[in-house]
Amino acid sequence: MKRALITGITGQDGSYLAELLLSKGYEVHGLIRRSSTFNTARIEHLYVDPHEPSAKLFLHYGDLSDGARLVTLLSKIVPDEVYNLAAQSHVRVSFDEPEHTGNTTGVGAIRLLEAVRMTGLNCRFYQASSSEMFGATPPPQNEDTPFYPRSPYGAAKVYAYWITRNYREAYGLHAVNGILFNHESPRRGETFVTRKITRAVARIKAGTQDVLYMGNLDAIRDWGYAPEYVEGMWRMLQADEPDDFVLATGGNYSVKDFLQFSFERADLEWERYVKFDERYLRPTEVDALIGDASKAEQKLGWKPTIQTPDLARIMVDADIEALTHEGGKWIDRPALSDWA
Ligand code: NDP
Ligand code: GDR
Repeated sequence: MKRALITGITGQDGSYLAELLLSKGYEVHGLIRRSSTFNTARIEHLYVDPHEPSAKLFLHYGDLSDGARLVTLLSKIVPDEVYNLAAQSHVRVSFDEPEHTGNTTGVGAIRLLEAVRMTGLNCRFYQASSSEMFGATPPPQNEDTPFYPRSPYGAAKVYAYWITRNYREAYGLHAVNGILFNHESPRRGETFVTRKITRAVARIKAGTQDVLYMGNLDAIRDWGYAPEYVEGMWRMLQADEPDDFVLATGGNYSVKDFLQFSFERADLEWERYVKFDERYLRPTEVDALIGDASKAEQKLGWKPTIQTPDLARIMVDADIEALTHEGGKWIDRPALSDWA
């Protein structure tokens, strides 16, 4: 039985990856942060009491800012595969918290790599790199495109990318970078633009929200479906040779297009509800990200099937369903998506 450690297991991708690895018979270990409230909503359906013999998912408290803890955990777990998905992952928030973002999203990667090296583990390592590293370099972007990050988040990811390559070259570690373009799902954090939109559609349809405040509607993104992307992560670590891969759909849609697809699904006109608020602008914006994932298709046989218009429909349906089922409790929650 293979054993994997996932940092960021409580996040969108971590939850889908844990699901995938459990379905493949892995024993899965996840790093979780201690918090005064539970932060495990996305993985609760996978949890089995660890006293049960059937338990295959184990959670451990830890933080990417605590290198000693990472060493202790790795020597205890002895994983075959390590997936580093943990990060302060919000681009606009990284302008508010640049030092924290650098510490977690950038230096966090070297803490984990160094913990792997110090413990002498013979494991494979996946680094969650990002299309944000391309930043201002025009599309289409692939593995050979120069980086030009436009945020503290993008710059931190560039550092993590190069340090992952360095550990591969310097120490022969089987370490890979997955350069993933935006991928979304009903489990997407509520302050990212797609989920902010689909959640607002559900609330507007239910009559509990009148206005959706947004920033730059002209940004172009290549939005795919998260469950398909975690399959790509796993495939990268199964390849014989460590290498870096772009995962993307190649789609070319603006935020306005996403608004259109989402509101249309609920028979609403987005122009009637969306208002501009400059607080959602970034000091430096990434205008257009459109990925070319032909290397992943050729070498890993990875090809996404869900394009952005279908993705918007999946997310709107899920948010309407959640609103219907969770009823008053959900409606009464403050619109936390207003924060970013
Ligand atoms: P999320 O924001 O949903 O999840 C981030 C995870 O990291 C959460 O589990 C969070 O824990 C954890 N985390 C944050 N800070 C720390 C820390 N200091 N120590 C330990 N854990 C921490 O991100 P996604 O699932 O969307 O993305 C996964 C990874 O992929 C991230 O690194 C992201 O930057 C990267 N990425 C994402 C893309 C996307 O489109 N989704 C595209 C390209 C890259 P908690 O739940 O406690 O907050
Ligand atoms: P991004 O995702 O910055 O691409 O990073 P986000 O959904 O936050 O923004 C996408 C685009 O939408 C514009 N936008 C808004 N964004 C937010 N969040 N809120 C708004 O109100 C709003 N209005 C317009 C943004 O300006 C931007 O152009 C995501 C994250 O998951 C990163 O971790 C990951 O690395 C990259 O995708 C690839």
